[in-house]
Amino acid sequence: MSETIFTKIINKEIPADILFEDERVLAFKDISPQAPIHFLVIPKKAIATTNDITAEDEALVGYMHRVAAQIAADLGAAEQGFRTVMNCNEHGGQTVYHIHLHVLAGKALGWPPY
Ligand code: DGP
Repeated sequence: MSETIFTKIINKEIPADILFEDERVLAFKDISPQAPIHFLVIPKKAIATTNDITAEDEALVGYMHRVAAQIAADLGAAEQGFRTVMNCNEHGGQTVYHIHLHVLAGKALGWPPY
């Protein structure tokens, strides 16, 4: 797949406000926050969309959720709650084709999302 802006963030070629990093994932604040707390958890492995997640990625995607919950807890948002979203393709509203878990918190979020 072609390189995205998130590969540049992983490689530290462009800056980001990083919240957590290890060998498998990176978490950083969204540049255009849609809630008082809005960060992204991405795998270092480049996977374009949810449609491209394979059986071999199952543990990685589960780990992304665990990291999301841990950071939400660290930010004091676990008890009141938060929302995780992974947009897929055009109708899902995906703009960066490297999967990313949005984590939104800090207020009561509306539903449905339209
Ligand atoms: P999506 O629409 O689901 O593909 O979300 C992409 C998100 O990525 C969007 O909320 C804005 C964020 N984003 C795009 N470019 C950058 C960037 O260069 N830095 C950071 N921190 N976030 C970015």
